[in-house]
Amino acid sequence: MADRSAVKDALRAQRIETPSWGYGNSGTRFKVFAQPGVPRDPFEKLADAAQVHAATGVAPKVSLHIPWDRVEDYGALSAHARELGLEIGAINANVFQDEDYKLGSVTHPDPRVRRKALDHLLECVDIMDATGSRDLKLWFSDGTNYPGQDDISARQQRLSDALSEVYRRLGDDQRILLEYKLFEPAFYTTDVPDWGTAYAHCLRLGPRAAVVVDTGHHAPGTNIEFIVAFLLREGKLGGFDFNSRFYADDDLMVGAADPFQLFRILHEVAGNGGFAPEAGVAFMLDQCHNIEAKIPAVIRSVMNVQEATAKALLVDRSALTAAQNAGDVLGANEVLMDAYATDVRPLLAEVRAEAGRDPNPLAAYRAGGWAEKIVAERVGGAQAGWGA
Ligand code: AOS
Ligand code: ZN
Ligand code: ZN
Repeated sequence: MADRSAVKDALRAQRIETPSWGYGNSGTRFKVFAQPGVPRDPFEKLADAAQVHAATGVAPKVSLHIPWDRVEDYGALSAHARELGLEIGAINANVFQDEDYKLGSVTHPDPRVRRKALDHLLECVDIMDATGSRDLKLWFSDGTNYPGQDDISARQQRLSDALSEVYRRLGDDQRILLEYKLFEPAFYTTDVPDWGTAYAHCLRLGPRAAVVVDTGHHAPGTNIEFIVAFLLREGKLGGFDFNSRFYADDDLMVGAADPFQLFRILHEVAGNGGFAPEAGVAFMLDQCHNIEAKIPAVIRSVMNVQEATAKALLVDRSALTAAQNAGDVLGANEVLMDAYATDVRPLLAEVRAEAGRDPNPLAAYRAGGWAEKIVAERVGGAQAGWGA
C-alpha cells in the first residue's frame, strides 16, 4: 500500500500553471466564437486565473505570452499578480505571427529576419527579469513545406546560434524550456520536430536548458511516458504543456481524451522523482477553450491533472518492484491497474477540505458569482491570439 499521508502531502504540494491565453477568446482558422465576459487585457486574465487558484488552491502560477500579454509596465503586472496571490510563470515567446516569419524565424535564410526573431527572444528575457519569471518557453513554428526548400542542416545551425545567444543572456536562475512539435504550421520539415532534437540542443546549451513535453505534439501512437522517463533520468525534463488531442494539436482539456495516458505519464513522473521541487518540472497547461466556458474548463483541467497524479502516487511501488523483479508480468500490470482504477475523488475532496477549501472546486466557483460579474462588467473581450 502507498503511504496515504505521503500521498496527501504530495497532492497538497503540487502546483499546476495555467496559461493566460486559456482565458481569452480562441478558436480555429474557421471561426472564433466570442464569449461574453472574457478578459480585455492581461490584468483581467490574471483576475480570472486567481479564481482558478481560489477554487483549487494549486494553481498560483500563470504563463504569459508575448506579445499577446504585452503591457507598458511589467513590474505593475507582476505586482497585480502578487496582490491576487499569483506569480508570473513561463514567458512564451511568439516568433510565428509576423509577416516576416513566412520562411522561419531564427532559422530564416535572411539574417535580418533571424536578428529580428532573436531580438524578440532577448526582449522576453528582459520581461522575465521584470516579472520574476524563471522560464522562457520557446516553441518555433519554423520549418519548410517542400523538399529542397531550404537546407536542413543549415537551419539547425541557425537555430543553434540563436539558442546559444539567448542562453548566454539568461540570469543564473533562469531557464530555456525548448518545446518540440511534429508538424504544423510547417508540413514537410519542422526544425524542432521531436524530443531528440530538443534534447540535443538543450544538452549542447547546458544545465539551464531543458525540454518541454507538450502532450499534443506527437505522432499518434507515440509512447509519451517513455520520453518522460528518459528525460527525467537525464535531468532534462523542464516541464509539460498539458492538453488533450484526438487527432493533432487539438489543445483540448487535459485528461479529456485519454486519462489513462495522463496517468501513465504521471506514473513515470512519480517513479523518477519528477514531483520533487528540486527536479524543476513545470506542470503547465497549454489549452484553448473554444466552445466551453473558460474558467470552469481550466478548473476541470487542474482537477484532471490532480486526479491522475493521485492515482500515480497511489501505485504500490514496493509491490510493483517485487513483481517486476520476479518477472511477474501480470502481477506488475495488476498493481498499476489497481491504482488507476481507484476512485481518488474522495481523497482529493479530503485534501481540499483539510486545507480549508470547498471539496468541490467547480461548485465553489459557480457559487461565487464571478461568471455573472464578468459578463456584466466586461464588454468587448479580447482574443487570446489563436485562430485570428
Ligand atoms: C504550439 O503549438 C505550442 O503548443 C505552444 O506551446 C503554445 O501553444 C504557444 O506558444 C502559445 O503560447
Ligand atoms: Zn505547447
Ligand atoms: Zn501546441
